[in-house]
Amino acid sequence: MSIVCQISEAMQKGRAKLVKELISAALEEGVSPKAILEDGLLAGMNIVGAKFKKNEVFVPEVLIAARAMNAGTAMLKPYLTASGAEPLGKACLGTVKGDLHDIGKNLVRMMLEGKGIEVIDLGVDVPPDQFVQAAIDNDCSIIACSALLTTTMPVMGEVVERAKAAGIRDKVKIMVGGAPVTDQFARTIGADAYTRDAASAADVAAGFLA
Ligand code: B1M
Repeated sequence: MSIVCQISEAMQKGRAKLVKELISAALEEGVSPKAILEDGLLAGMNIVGAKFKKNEVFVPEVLIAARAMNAGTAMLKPYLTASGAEPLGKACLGTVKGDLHDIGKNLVRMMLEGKGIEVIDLGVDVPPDQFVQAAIDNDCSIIACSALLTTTMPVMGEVVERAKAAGIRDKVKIMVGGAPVTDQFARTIGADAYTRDAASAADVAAGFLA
């Protein structure tokens, strides 16, 4: 079995220490960090998601897989983010209220930072007012919201409305993303941009700040 498949399997089993050891070995072998992320970690998490949907695995197993995934992506951070980028501006980022999924958000953070964008990471379960207040307090030009649940997507619309009510809508770009989010949804709620993955989010954010 290839080392990338071994990483995927170890991640699915939630074996964080083994994931880190295998990633070190893969990097030493010259496997690209992008392949480790996409064909190892992300592919493995898709399998976990499919099994979760079919009730073949349950929340505790998914949680330990997610921990192993976050441990793996943290190891890849120095390789995936460009070094020495000039500071471009600030973004506040979070997973919206009611939603505890943070792996995609953490990837978005990594990619934004790689573009030289300072990220105020608000974490998970972030209420709309907190996004807006953080943007005001930190003079952010971008509010970036992640949602993984269809039930929490509407919170993104509330963020847009609160930004309008606080009088900052013309000063901040509001970006949305996450598996259930679509371009059409983003337009419906009046967000400035939807992107389907973390790398595209970073490209679009850098474009807004250029
Ligand atoms: Co959850 N979960 N989960 N879960 N979970 C999903 C999302 C689900 C699709 C699983 C399924 O049924 N197949 C389903 C949602 C169904 C729906 O609403 N449509 C689901 C459910 C139902 C639940 C619970 C309700 C389960 C329960 O308790 N009965 C519960 C909800 C808890 C809550 O949030 N309140 C729950 C809990 C959990 C865990 C805590 C166990 C764990 C999260 C741990 C963590 O994040 N630390 C978890 C996980 C891991 C998943 C799956 C398996 C994987 C999600 C993930 O991290 N993917 C997921 C199934 C799946 O997606 N296949 C599932 C990898 C990650 C890199 O992808 O976050 O999509 P993603 O990010 C992508 C893009 O979406 C994009 O960039 C990334 C790629 O580069 N992106 C952005 C993300 N944010 C962006 C923002 C941007 C731009 C792009 O701009 C700002």
